[in-house]
Amino acid sequence: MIAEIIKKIEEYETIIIHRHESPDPDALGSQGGLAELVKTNYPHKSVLVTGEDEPSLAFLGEMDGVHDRLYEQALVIVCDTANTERISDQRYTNGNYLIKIDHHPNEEPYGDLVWVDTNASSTSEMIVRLYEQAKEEQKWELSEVAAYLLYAGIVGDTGRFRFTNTTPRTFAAAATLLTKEIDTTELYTKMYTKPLRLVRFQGDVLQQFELTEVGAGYGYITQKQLKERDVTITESSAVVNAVADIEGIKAWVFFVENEDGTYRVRLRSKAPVINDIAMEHNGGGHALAAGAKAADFEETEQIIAQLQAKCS
Ligand SMILES: [Mn+2]
Repeated sequence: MIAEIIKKIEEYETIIIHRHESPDPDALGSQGGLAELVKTNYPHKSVLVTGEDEPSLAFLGEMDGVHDRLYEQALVIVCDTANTERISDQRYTNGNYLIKIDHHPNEEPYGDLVWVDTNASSTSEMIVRLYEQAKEEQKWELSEVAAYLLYAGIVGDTGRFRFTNTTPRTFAAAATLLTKEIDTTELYTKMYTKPLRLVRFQGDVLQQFELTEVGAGYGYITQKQLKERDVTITESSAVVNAVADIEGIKAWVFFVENEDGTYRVRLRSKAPVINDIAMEHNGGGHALAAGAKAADFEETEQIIAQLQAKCS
């Protein structure tokens, strides 16, 4: 499979690389990392990256403006994207040949060539594997920029090598990348930095967070708190994971107050299944991470009682 992909890369003079919408470090890292690899090893080829800009991750590279006519003779590669609907820049079908490279479940095997490995921590890890093979057979070289981007992708999808998707192959890939000079301190600062107003906001919310004796946690995020600290509802979601390491916590819920007095409900768990609670309250999701709605304060109290029962 990897050999086939390398062959296609060698065949085409124009290569356009896509990834998913609302990109994360793995989407941008695998996209940009692959682009840099091809540029380094085939300097005469025209290699372009496309998709919407993500200002908060601008340190992982800028997109190219790709003219429509460039697609006619192009090899198109889509990284880190399970479904065609989520591909950023829907012109991906306009190319001459299409390759999918991804580590999510292969729900939609689009493309002329599909390389999906759900055991890979990240698409960036897969690109490192592609590089390793091309290094053996085609004498590819790895630039510092490519190493930086791919490392960022692996770090992002493994939560700095903490998540269970981290395998010996992940560390082998990281080791390969670290043979290049990567300023990991600087990278982590850029990836995990947050504005002071958001930290203060988290402080406000955590002060009010409650944990019951059976390990059920609950907290409220009010409109007043959001406005006081100038925090958007999307930004506020970071606080939901901030309580995960509290000693004794089994499952928890945050209620985010909407302008109209209703609540968005965010449920998380370490073991008890909680998406059935979400389903009872106009929501759903995964067994250990779900979302719902509460019409008023009374309904939030019902949800806390249900969560309490789950943890008992
Ligand atoms: Mn990914």
